[in-house]
Amino acid sequence: MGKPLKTVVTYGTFDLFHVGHVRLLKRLRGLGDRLIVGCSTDEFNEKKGKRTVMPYAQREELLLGCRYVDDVFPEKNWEQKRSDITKYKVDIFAIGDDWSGHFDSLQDICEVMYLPRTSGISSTDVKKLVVSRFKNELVSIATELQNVEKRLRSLTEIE
Ligand code: C2G
Repeated sequence: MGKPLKTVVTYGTFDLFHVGHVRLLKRLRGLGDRLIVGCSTDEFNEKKGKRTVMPYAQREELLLGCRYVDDVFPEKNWEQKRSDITKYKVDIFAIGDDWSGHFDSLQDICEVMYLPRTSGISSTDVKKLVVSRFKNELVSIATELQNVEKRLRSLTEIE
């Protein structure tokens, strides 16, 4: 009889899946034999005050496509962690250290760990980068349009 499988659980929105997410999931997977992820539903994100770009179905599919993730289930509220840990026989609850201390109350039923976040990237940063690139493009199109207008006006004045 081999040693029992060590199960790790984490929770999150995982919008605009990026390297900060993947690096965390890779480290979490390395803590045990199986990693399951509670992915915040669109309704729960509203309660969290998060407006996501990707709907739950896409965020779930991206997580399931990640080599470090063994399974994904919906995170619908703040209260379900304790019953999830029992239901999925979780050995370790782990999450980024932006949550440091928030989930210590789970220590009576599993190990609780907070891992360093990846600095310099977040779903908000990704959104800001896209918006600023798009704005620059809009500005150059507007400038080009003004030049065309000027040339047209000068042509009509000559006639
Ligand atoms: N993360 C990270 N580095 C980043 C961005 C995120 O390590 N640059 C980690 C977070 O610390 C978190 C996970 O990736 O552990 C998912 O991040 P979010 O989607 O922002 O998760 P959050 O909204 O904090 O949800 O009940 C717990 C909540 O659902 C956690």
